[in-house]
Amino acid sequence: MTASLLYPVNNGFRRDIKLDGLWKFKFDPKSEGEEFNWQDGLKDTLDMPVPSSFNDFFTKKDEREYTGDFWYETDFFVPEEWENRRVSLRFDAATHRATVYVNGNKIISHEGGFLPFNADLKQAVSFGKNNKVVVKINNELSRTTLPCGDTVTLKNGKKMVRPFFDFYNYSGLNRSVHLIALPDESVEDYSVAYELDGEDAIVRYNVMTNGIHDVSVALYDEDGAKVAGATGRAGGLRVKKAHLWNVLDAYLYQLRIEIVDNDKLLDAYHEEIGIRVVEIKGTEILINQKPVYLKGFGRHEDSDFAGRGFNLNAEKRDFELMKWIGANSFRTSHYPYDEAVYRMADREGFLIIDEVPAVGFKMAAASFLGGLNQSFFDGEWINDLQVNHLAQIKELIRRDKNHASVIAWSLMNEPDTVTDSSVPYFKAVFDATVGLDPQNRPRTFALSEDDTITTSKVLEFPDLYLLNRYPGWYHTWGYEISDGEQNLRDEMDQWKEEGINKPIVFSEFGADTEPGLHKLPSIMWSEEYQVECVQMFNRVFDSYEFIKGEQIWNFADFQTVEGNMRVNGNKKGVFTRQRQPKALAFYLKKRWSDLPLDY
Ligand code: GCB
Repeated sequence: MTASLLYPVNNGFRRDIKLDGLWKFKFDPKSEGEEFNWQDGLKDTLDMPVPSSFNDFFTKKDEREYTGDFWYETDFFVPEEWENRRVSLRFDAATHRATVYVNGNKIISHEGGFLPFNADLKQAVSFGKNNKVVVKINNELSRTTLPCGDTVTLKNGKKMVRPFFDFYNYSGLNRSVHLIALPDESVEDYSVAYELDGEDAIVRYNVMTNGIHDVSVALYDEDGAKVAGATGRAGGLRVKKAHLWNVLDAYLYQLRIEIVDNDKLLDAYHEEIGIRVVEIKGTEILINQKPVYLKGFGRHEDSDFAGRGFNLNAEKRDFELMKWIGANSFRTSHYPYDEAVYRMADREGFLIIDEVPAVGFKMAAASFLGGLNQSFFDGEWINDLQVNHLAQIKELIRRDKNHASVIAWSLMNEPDTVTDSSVPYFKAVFDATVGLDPQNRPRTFALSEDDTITTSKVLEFPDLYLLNRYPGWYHTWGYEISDGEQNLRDEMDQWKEEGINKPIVFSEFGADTEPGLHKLPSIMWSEEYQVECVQMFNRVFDSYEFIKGEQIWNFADFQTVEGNMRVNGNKKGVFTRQRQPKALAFYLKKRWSDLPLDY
């Protein structure tokens, strides 16, 4: 059974004990673990840090590239005084699918490597004793998984993934694991939505609990003063002269939710929320009714040693660099990030386009790594894929719906949109996700270069257009870049002539660049060429008023599968993988610091 997915906290009613540290680890290449009762305990193990991806620790290629089942184990103590509590284990992310055993009993399975799940432990644990958790994880890819790919078996019997995407298939317990204790009757979930009324704001709230007792809700300002309160599971809080959450100027109220039995408190959950409204009107993106121009990045969770293992230190550095360079936004390309990232963005006033791991929905994405040419949405895998896709959109919105920083949902990256069979798929996904978000944020997806105003069949669906474009790099490159600029202008002219009435944000553009490579005049891969390429895009952006944002690809260099298109990963970073600036960073800092918010 899935328990509450509220972000874990410690307070007078709730306990959150992180089980991070060294766990036991073992590969299971023959998938024989269950048969030999590995769920009861692992033998002949290695040590593995949690959270981390296992891949880059190893010195043997068979281990780094390992594809298949692998297992983790650790012990945890459950205090005796928790006997009447709701005890659960929360995995912030297990990439890509996991089955969890506690004291030998299977307690939960979960599909999807970037979203949390929480297993109720009540029946499975011994109180006042040590307990054992064993987790079987699998990192294979298929055409029904998010992200998509193939898993092949080499002639030597080893399995290998062929991702239909351009980031390394880092695997493992990539985020923290929590042992949680909640009161018997507790808050399960809540949502907030906002309306502005002159100088006031109304916070519409909804609280879900697992019991019958009354709920009370109150809002406190940053000085700790109570500004509004109400009782009942649903209602509205009027905040007089509301202090709004604004771009790079965050203001957070504290929402305090309590369950009360007459005078007795049964549970309390406090979280910071930012009051702001997001709208798309014509070609404008409005935050609190004011236009905003997005400046920022597509990013990855990717760093040395731990791969996609959440790294708070790298994240801190990334936020400092994003502030330094004058960015105000990013897309969580190409999967939901650790929840700590959204909390940091909430506090800093960054805007997030929140993406599900729906990447690789296109056979041409496979051709990037070796070539297939057919329509993706005709495949016999489509029904199963859609079930997984919708489940993950729901899980994402459930997890991130209350973050002020999240301003839009990206439901896919570069899917096939030019074939007739894409239309029913898009319709089904957009229909099934209407109203899931209490704040009704815009829904969108990133369009590849194949998808233009003349070729794409699904342009009615997104509320704003995200365009990924690579003139200057994947075509019309080098000395031909002037043709690239002209072609991009021709494309934008077409949108204009068709009377575009939604904003366009460039969600990807850029050039691979080897840090330290200089050449005058420029040559591709040099730091000079990266600057010239981005300057070319900027000239185009500055010529069309319906372009409402630029999120360059990528914030930092990142690891990909090896191949003849990549030199130790994707080098389109404005910063190196070690988060040091390339020449482009100084150019962008100047441009972005000079651009007004409502550019
Ligand atoms: C894209 C993809 C992104 C790649 C990028 C590139 O269109 O969305 O995942 O990394 O191009 O650099 O090729």
